[in-house]
Amino acid sequence: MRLSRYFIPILKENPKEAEIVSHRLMLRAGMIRQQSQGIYSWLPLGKRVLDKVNAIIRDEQNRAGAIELSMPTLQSAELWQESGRYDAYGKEMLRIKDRQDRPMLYGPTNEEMVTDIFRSSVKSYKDLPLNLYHIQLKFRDEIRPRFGTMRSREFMMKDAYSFDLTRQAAEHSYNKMFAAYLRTFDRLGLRAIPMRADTGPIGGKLSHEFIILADTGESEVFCHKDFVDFDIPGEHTDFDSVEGLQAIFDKWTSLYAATSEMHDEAAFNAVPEGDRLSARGIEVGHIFYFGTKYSEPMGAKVQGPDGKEHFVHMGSYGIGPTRLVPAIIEASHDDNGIIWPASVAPFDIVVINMKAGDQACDDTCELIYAALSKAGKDVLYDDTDDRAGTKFATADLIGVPVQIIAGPRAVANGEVEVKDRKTGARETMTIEAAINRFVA
Ligand code: 5CA
Repeated sequence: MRLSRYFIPILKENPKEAEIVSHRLMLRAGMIRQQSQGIYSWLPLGKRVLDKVNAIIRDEQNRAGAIELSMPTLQSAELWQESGRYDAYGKEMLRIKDRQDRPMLYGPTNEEMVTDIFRSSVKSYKDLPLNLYHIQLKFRDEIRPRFGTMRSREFMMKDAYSFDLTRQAAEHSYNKMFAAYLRTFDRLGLRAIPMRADTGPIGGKLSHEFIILADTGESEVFCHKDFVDFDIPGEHTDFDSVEGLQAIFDKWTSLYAATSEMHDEAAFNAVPEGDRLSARGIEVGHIFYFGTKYSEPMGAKVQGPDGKEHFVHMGSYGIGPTRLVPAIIEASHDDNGIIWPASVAPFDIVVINMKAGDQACDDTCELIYAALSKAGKDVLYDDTDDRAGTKFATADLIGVPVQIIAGPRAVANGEVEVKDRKTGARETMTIEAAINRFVA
């Protein structure tokens, strides 16, 4: 991508409305724009990051056996009347009428709709287990939308829903998502700790929030500090192994970890003082097992091996991609801007032409840009005629992990500089060596 033909509306000044660093940097780097309170456009740079986050989420959901579909944002009130949540959900739900005066709503979550899909076609235990997910916009009319897309009214959610014949089988489905979440957040460059959590309007008794420790987090959390160094389940984790996944769950719940709603002061005080971590955190995922809370009122049942009908046991599993992007920034930035983990960076490499219009610089940059693009890298080529200082500031601000800098003096020697955004380390090398480093 040539920067001269791209769209990154950088802000020079610090936006006043932004209270936390991620919001400030997302606005300054031209990633998002607020359209009305708590409702955002994702501009091209932001959209690239969001897409990469979603690709990782999707990959890990698929690995764990969940199946993607797409459900609409608008839902009929009738479905929610069946479950009893239409009245219970309160003012957070945006209620709309269509031209026939039929009550509709902008979905804040999809338990009812997915249960409806399930009951209309699944009749036998032989079709279980089943886990269906989508990545879709949601709307919750939050009292206090704030911190940009961290807590917005319209936001994206990956929501998965599992269906099983028995509680025991449902626990295995829960464990699959539990392990998938550990892997997902790790691939996003984050350390998320599962903590016992309140279930709120979703319901049920078994629930974990996945929390990233950050001073700007909205939740108050308490946990054993060893969680910070626990091993993440590997790529070859067998998601069909009941014992294997139970062992992962047991290990990751063996020490104290709870959100403030579930906090037990006495149990926390039993943790040796030096091991206690009392901190603030960002909830990036939340998983629930709620048994037959929706399947009973909505009549979602299957025939069991005993020939009888059974209400299915369900769970739901949410991740907030539009919250994850600022959460990643909270965890990874410096005074100059964002530092993207390679896995979600909007571009892999930025090529900075320090003197656009200079034949040798132009030729060198074109050569590098073509070679790296051909090798499948996402390359941003800063071919604008901005001052070198502006280009460096932009590259640092938008956080691309690697900068290849071509200035007239180095280029005259057949060389460029390669800068690591994270460490700031700079290396001078031949043009060929710079290309080979990223192509090999
Ligand atoms: N149906 C369940 C699980 S699929 C559910 O709705 N869970 S939730 O309410 O906990 O939301 C799931 C995830 O969505 C949260 O962990 C959070 O990452 C994200 N999320 C929730 N509300 C917001 C919001 N207002 N802004 C941004 N992200 C949000």
